[in-house]
Amino acid sequence: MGKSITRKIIEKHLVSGEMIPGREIGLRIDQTLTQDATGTMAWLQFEAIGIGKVRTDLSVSYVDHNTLQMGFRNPDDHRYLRTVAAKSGAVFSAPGTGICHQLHLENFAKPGATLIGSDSHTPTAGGIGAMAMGAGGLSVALAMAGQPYFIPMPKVVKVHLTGELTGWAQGKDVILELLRRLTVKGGVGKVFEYAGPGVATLSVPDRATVTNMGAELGATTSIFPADEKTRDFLARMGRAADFTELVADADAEYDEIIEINLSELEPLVAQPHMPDRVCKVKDLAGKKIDQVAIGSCTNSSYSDLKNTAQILRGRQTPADTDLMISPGSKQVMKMLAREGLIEPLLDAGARVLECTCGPCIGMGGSPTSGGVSVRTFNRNFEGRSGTLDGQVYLVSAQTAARLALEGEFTDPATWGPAPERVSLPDDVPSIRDLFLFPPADGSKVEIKRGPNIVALEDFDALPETIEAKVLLKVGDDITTDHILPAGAEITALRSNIPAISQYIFSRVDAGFVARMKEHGKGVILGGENYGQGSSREHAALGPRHLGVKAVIVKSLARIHRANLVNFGILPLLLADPADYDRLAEGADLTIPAGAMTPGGTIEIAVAGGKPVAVTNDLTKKELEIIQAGGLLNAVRNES
Ligand code: MIC
Ligand code: SF4
Repeated sequence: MGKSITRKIIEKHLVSGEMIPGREIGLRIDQTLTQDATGTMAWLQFEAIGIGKVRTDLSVSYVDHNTLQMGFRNPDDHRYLRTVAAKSGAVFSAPGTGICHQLHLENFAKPGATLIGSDSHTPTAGGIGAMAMGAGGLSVALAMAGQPYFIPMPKVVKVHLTGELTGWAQGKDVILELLRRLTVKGGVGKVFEYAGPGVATLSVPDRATVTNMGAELGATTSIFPADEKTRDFLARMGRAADFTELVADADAEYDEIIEINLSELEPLVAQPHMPDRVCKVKDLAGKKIDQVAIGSCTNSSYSDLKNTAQILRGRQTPADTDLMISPGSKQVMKMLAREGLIEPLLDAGARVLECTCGPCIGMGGSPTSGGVSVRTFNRNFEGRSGTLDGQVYLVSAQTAARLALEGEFTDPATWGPAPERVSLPDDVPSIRDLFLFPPADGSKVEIKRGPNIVALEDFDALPETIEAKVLLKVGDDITTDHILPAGAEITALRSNIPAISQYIFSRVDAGFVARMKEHGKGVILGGENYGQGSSREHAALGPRHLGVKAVIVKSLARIHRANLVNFGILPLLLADPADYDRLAEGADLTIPAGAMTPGGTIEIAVAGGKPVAVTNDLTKKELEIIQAGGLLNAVRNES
């Protein structure tokens, strides 16, 4: 039987395990990326491992999430990242150069290479055939130290594309359609591999939009073949030498097949507050729009913004509809400027923002109270925009630009002809000189730390028995934005776990931190897909700092599950999901942690009630990590 692209790449990078879905495999990692919000922790952890220089082919440290530099904390963090990169042999991308995923796609990602990043949208690089995965900062730190990355062998889903996008439909509508069909839990444990005659009709930016937002399916990653379109893209980026053809064998075997006819797609929109609440744009006709934001790692490419400029040219947005545009990189910005495409944006009334994540992570640009905000981003979780009752809708850049002019949702059938599909110019301007490449000898570089950078604390080993109360009960699809909110104020504390811990679950239950302090330890009870969304390990580190010993849930999202293991919090699965209803906040539990075995079941005693059976899907190694009190302890114990 022939092989899928995914299996080909995994086979080449396999250092341990068998390629049987669900079994743990260890992968050699060629490249890593970090960004500032998760990167300070990742780099502190890399320093704690103590090997000096990165051992990957390439590691890049980007600063793109929080570039506001309000007060000393944030600029101090940036300086730390710049100096630690120079000392450790990593490339540094300064604030404002661009969004990590857009920059990595344009400048560094390679077909066939493995990449892990401390950001859940790292799969963007799958648009050119890289096997790129989001991971917790500690996993990235270990990969930088030359250690393998361990994941359960994913199932491979073939997304068979036929037909061709027409009219206003875009790459974004392909992934919105998949989210509509499969939901935010539909991709857990799977790689989505795109194939079929429709692939050749999609541009690299469209492909990257699809793989980027595959993260919202909960997928391990998503990947496109590296074909003629990829060759052309890399050549225009001045990277012809980085191209290798990568296609699945004609008789490749897949675990599942999904069919999408691109010709049938029309503009879609994800409604508040989940990326899978997808309907047709026309179904919302008549709804007033207060704000439109175009950008983020999903839709900030040259083609997205050139189309935006073409749509806006010679027209203005209504006075009560604000428009913000954040280009994905300085390269995109330079191309727009050179072709006179900034002027139509400005004349239309748009605010052109810095080349960063910006409003996507709540760094300004929050909607008005209850305001309707149409965004080209990938996540519309409640409160993520910075306005708790903001109503965020997710669409393609072309749909967003058109709706910005309308000031309300309208039927795309009334929009007239769609702008032409854009290809990159022949002479794409390089921004390579803007990256800081490390000196050959970093030994003289002094690492500069500000007072906001607090050293990592030591965690105790897992006790034999845990006696603790359920101090919070939450429902299904809890995101890491619920656990640890984003936004300027809180993100500035990413290097300071004691300080940031004070915000754990603050938007869900303002009394949670006080209860944790009162009891000193506790357990969280959750539903399905607990911890979906971002890779921020602070959503595990913060609870661990406060004394959370275990989470008991119906099911877990992949990256958060790994972060819980990395920081020694027990991820327990209810053997009978119906027990969720029987357990209440405040219940007194006795967990016989010492009796746990990989995949085994234990009984938790509940004071005054019937015991509850919990199981786990931990490997032997993962259980040992938790028993050691986390991965750093486990690594130290080994050496
Ligand atoms: C996000 O989109 O939620 C983020 C902010 O990029 C996160 C990383 C973080 O929290 O720093 C992600 O996607 O992993
Ligand atoms: Fe940045 Fe938003 Fe992309 Fe996360 S999803 S990397 S915050 S642009």
